[in-house]
Amino acid sequence: MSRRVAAGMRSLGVCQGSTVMLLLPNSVEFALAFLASSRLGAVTTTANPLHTPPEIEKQVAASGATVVVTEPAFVAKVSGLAGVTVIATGDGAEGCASFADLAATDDWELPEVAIDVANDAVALPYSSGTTGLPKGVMLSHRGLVTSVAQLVDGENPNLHFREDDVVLCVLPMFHVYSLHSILLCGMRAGAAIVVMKRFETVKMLQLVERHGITIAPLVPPIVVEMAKSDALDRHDLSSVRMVISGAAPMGKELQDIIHAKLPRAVLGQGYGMTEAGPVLSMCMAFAKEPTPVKSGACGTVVRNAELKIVDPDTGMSLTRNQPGGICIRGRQIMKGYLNNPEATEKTIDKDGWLHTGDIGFVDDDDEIFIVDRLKELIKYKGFQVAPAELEAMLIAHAGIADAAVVPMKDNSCGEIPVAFVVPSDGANIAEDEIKQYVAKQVVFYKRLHKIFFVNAIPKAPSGKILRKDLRAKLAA
Ligand code: AYL
Repeated sequence: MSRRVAAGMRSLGVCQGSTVMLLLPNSVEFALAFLASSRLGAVTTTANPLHTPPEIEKQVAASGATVVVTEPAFVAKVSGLAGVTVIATGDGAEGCASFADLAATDDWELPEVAIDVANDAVALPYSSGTTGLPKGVMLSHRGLVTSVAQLVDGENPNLHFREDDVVLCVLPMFHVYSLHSILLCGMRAGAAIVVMKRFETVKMLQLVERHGITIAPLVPPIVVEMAKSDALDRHDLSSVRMVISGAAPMGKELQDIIHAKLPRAVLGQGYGMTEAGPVLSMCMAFAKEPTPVKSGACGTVVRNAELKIVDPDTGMSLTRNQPGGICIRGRQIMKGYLNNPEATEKTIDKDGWLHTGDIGFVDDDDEIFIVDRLKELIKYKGFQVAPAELEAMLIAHAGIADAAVVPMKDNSCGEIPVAFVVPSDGANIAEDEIKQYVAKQVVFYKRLHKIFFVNAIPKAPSGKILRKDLRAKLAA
């Protein structure tokens, strides 16, 4: 089917080097479109269909996408974009190419494309990395395939997916966690994948029961919802043998609660970062030949990769049990940021080490523990919020002279974005007005939850916002 979709896309002008945007909720079409454009040597950039039109337009322009695949409900968000062909799934989207027609195209003429696996990008997810605005992360064919192989291939795969497994796909495929660790790893292992469009606790539990789901890759906020839900006891979840959590920290207490509710399932974490290709480490209790792991650990470094912990000030390597900056090196890491060599150089050093901006340590059993985040990034339910994006928006408001956005701890979301704002001289601006002003421009998870009015934003002599001071203020 992906060959047919590829042939159809080709007839619409998609070719080697083209960029295709998938603006889709979880669906079979997402998987087919990704495989199809990869076959053609095109690059897939993914976006959340709930993004606002300006957010989508920015990514279309930055990525150079000429084709957008979406659902009828989201066509209006992209139909006005010049030079963009829109393909719609389902039926009845006027003025769009129909996905069903593409899937019915003859594939006999589909040419073999010569792909330079080490250099050609296959996926272009957006991430703000350690600083600044969201940037296109170039993952090459070799990089992404390497990362999948590091988890599910070999005699003793770290993430032992089997052909008879049924993998739950509730996490959004437009996020690299799901694209990589569910869709690609699941397909590589020949497992079945149950595609769920959006998360709802009871529906999810029903699906687990109905399809005998064996593997449940989740994020901590979903685990929190499960832990709170009394519906858990009303469903037979005994088929589940593996619960994977990733994309944000999961504390020991939460891990213990779920373990008590699903005693037959192995529970553990994966640690990833879009730029790292994406997986840095995976729980060894998920291996074919498992080893016991500690609660709160986020795995052991993936195979055929190097990981080190460095002193953030001196850059010197640290020994075990000493927290420092986590760095990773290997074929799986990104090639770099699209059209942004400066940001690439700041993230991957001349020796090939990718600096994650996470603070953690490796213990005596090779297990990795993340203890803090050095970078600006805010993680709301595992979704990225780039402070720089919101700060630019705030400063553009006439009533605001200066602003800084930082994470505030939150029990159900992990972190929520809040702002410190310096009103302009004489401006009389209210908290709600600022919240509304931002909410109108951004997807739900980037909304500001609280505004603190201050006289000045603390800054280093270089002009850099002293985010640590602001975070400390919140904690006090
Ligand atoms: P991005 N524990 C704590 N923090 C985490 C964890 C974890 N297990 N996983 C990710 N993070 C944070 O680019 C960390 O700060 O990728 C990291 O630098 O949206 C940042 O999130 C990266 O955010 C998997 C498992 C992919 C996880 C992923 C993560 C993708 C999130 C594949 O199998």
